[in-house]
Amino acid sequence: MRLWVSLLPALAAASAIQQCRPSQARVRKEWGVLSTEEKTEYLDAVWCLRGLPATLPNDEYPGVRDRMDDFVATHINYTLNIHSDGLLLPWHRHFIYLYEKALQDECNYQGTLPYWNWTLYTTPTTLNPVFDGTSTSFSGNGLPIDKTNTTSLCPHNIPCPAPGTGGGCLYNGPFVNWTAHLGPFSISQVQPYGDLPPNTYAYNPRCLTRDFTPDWLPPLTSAANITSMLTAPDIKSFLTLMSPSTLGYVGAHEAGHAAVGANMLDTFASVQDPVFFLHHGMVDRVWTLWQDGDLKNRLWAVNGTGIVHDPPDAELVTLDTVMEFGVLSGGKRVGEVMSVVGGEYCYRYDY
Ligand SMILES: [Cu+2]
Repeated sequence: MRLWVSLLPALAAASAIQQCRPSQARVRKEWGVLSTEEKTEYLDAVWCLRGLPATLPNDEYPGVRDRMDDFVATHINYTLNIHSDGLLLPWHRHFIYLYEKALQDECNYQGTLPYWNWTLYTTPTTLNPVFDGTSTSFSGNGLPIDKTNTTSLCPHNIPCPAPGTGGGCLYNGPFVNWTAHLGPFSISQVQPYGDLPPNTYAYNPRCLTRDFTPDWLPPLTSAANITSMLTAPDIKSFLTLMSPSTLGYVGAHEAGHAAVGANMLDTFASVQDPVFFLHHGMVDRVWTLWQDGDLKNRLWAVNGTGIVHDPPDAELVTLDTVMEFGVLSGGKRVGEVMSVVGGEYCYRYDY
């Protein structure tokens, strides 16, 4: 009798900590390996989310028109805390999980969140099933526009990429009629301790744009660079390759955004391009693989602050730092999102 009394709380505590057995973990797969049916189910679910009413009130958020926009506005709201700093990885892990859950719970999607493996196709061209413009892709490039008066973004750590080959509205595939409702915002509005831009939540309906600039990918997202990331000795070195906090420097995360270009380059409102979630699936996958490489030393590793570009006087992120998700979910401690097979999560990547 005594034994049971002392064992029960211990058992209960153990099951609360480890509710996810490896065999139960749901598998997130690369877009290209999904069957036509699986791809269609995912794309239908994305359109379903677009058709559901928003949770955020329209009088305060005029540009928020549907459930998809709840995600866009929430990301805009926290943009200056969750990029090029110590919250990039943990915040976006939970954010894409919430999106996956919304597709499943609100749109009856049976699958998991797919990801875009940057290394399989170094250019987002017609070769890549994510961007091939067919009915089972995320649409292709934007229409070419005149670029004579635009300047390229030239990072300090890679050669200046040539201008993109698109820039205009999507013209093929499932997202031709997709609309962006919020933004656009400029990169100059991404400032430590900056305020959110004026008219942050204004309604500005327009087509979705892309500007494929494949030059971004090879120097930052190649298989060799992923290997360097996976062998990074600590989280600081890992982040230097994935998303350095130093202004003017870029990593694999930025390269993916820039390679798709246009709306995906809008730090605040890039969520409006549905491929955002496949890109961040890959960011999360590489982080997960890095953690798995040495769980003892890497699972709980954090570095950086909760202010964009890690200004020297900003407070450091710890496992007790609470991240906010607005109407999407309650706050989450960083420590609650570090394991993909603990707490609320029970998923893994296919390889
Ligand atoms: Cu983001």
